[in-house]
Amino acid sequence: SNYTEEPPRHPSLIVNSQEPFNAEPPRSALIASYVTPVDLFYKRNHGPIPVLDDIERYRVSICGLVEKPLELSMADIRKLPKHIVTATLQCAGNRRTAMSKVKAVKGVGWDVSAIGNAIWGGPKLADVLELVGISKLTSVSPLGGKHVEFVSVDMCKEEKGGPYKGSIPLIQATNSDAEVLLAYEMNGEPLNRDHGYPLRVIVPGVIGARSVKWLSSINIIENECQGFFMQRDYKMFPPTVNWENIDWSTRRPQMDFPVQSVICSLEEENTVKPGKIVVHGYAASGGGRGIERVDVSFDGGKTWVEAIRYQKSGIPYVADDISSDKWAWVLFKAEADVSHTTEIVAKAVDISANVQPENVEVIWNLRGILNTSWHRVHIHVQH
Ligand code: MTE
Ligand code: MO
Repeated sequence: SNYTEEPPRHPSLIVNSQEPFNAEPPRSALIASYVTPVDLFYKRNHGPIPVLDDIERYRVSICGLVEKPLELSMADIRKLPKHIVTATLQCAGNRRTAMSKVKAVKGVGWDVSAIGNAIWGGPKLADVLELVGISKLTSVSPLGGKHVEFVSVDMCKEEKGGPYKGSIPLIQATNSDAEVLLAYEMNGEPLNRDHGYPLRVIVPGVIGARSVKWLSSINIIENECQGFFMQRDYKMFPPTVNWENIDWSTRRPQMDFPVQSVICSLEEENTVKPGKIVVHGYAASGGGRGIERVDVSFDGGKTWVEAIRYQKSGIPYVADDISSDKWAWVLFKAEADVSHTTEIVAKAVDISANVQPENVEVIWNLRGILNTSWHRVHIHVQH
């Protein structure tokens, strides 16, 4: 493995590991703008950042169960209608560190910022697949049925030196409304190397792991991808499963992410003067289920107020009417007077009325994924 050609990075990123480079911004950066700036967007890698600067020779191949395989250059990709999607990307391991306090888990120790909201641009995968004769909205059951596999070029030790890969059901890939993109733009600029230059997949509403960066080939396959990150990682297990009794084959790869919310204007421990306290944070849900409501408690969860929530304010790159917000987070705000030491808590409700679980204990799992428990911060009032 070769880490001599890593790109420059923003100095305020909190680095969880250098090689591969895994880093998140301070939580306060996430609420500074509705759209997360590229340089402060979390970076999650499993190997060195590939060098793909010979753009003239770069090709994406579409093969597998297709009658006529096809190779597309970036010029071919850019000829297709460009679609813009505002989508929140969240690593399944976001908030893992808090889960590991219950009992040790395996994985990168993320705080609450392995998430970001960006404006992605590129052709819809459904349009690309039409080029190889796969029509939109093929009626295949999402349980079983064909998958569309995305293969990269980065070398991962988990794949024994092979490339990172993953897949999504063909029925989702061919559904124009699912807005799966082959993105070459992030926040109105060409993707940078950390985020998948020149081309990556964006699967809105799904854990970040399926949004494969540095795309090299798209394979239509009979069943889901057999790669490490689909079969032996990013699966949700019950709290009883440990490294001795784990049977990976009993669970399906995680796809949609559950409803989540986090307070970003305060750290885990805070010392304040008595008086008004304002909290800001983010809330998001997967599968295109928008946020219905965010509740905030200033007394450890005994009583709640509904937060004010807002979306879209200050998007510089696209007009409101062409950017849907069902895949994007909402930012929220709530305030109260605080006179004694307490816990401030946030929990969100999505449009399907899914609610975050109260405690992390009940969702503890050995890989430390999907920690969506109520987010609590401690306030010590100093008179
Ligand atoms: N794609 C490739 N080729 N290699 C990777 O290591 N990491 C995945 C996904 N796509 C990964 C990848 C994971 S786990 C996440 S959470 C997202 O990319 C992170 O995307 P970002 O670094 O652009 O934030
Ligand atoms: Mo991830």
